[in-house]
Amino acid sequence: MIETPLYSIRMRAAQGGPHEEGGLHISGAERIGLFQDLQTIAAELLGKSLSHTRGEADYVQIVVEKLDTHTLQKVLPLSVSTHHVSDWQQGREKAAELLSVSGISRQAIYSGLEILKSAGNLRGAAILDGRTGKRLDDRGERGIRASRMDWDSASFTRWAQDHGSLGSIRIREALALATKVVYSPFTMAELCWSDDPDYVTGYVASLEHGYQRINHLKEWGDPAGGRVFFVHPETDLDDYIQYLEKTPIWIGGGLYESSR
Ligand code: WAQ
Ligand code: MG
Repeated sequence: MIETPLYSIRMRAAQGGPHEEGGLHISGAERIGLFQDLQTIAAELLGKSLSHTRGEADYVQIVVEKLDTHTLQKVLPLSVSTHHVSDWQQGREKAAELLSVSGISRQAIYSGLEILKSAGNLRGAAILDGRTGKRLDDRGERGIRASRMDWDSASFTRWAQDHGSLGSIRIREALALATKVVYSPFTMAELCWSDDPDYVTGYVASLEHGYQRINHLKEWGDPAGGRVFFVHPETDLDDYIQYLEKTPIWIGGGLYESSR
């Protein structure tokens, strides 16, 4: 158990007003930090929101909340592998293959790909039944935002030293998110590619096979992207959403250093 107070810091930014009033989603982020790091983290998130390739934000919200550290879970990051393909069509075939290895049905893979292809303004994830492909949440473009997960910074520094070119902020955030998502027993796998027009690498993640990057999952310049969480047919949706939004997950948390 951790006695030091920890805080969740979340940011969301939009253009043309807040998301709930029809604004275009520009960027979002979720972090966890110590009291003394809050100002630095808030400044980092503000910086991210104000210089973004999806456009200029005119609405930025930053929320800080003290966490109940009694429920904090420390976990190791997923292992990372990278698949190289020559274009986005091959990339999506690769993604379909990796998802089917995790037991996702053809129908559900098709539904997931269709959602991401046409997601121009999705700011969270769509939850899909991994067997039928039916969308289970009713959040529309808002989706479900996994929150309250982050690396402990010393663990990330070590991890980045061990993983060469993978030590970017983007990968830091994506790996923390995927690790939280696949640690739920309800998750079968996650599919993601960015909604940033200048970032075409995405991934398929699962507990068994880890964080499997695919270097080309969409066309350069395409602003469509998002996340799909494929779940077991018997998932308790309320429990699952509660875990994704509320349970604090501390990646590394001192475990990474000793596992090397
Ligand atoms: N919870 C649920 N969905 C989210 C969250 C979240 N916390 N954050 C982002 N999303 C969804 C939302 O629909 C975004 O529009 C979409 O994902 C893309 O977010 O090289 O940069 O932050 O290994 O643009 C993955 C590959 C990069 C990194 C993903 O996503 C690598 C990326 P972005
Ligand atoms: Mg984005």
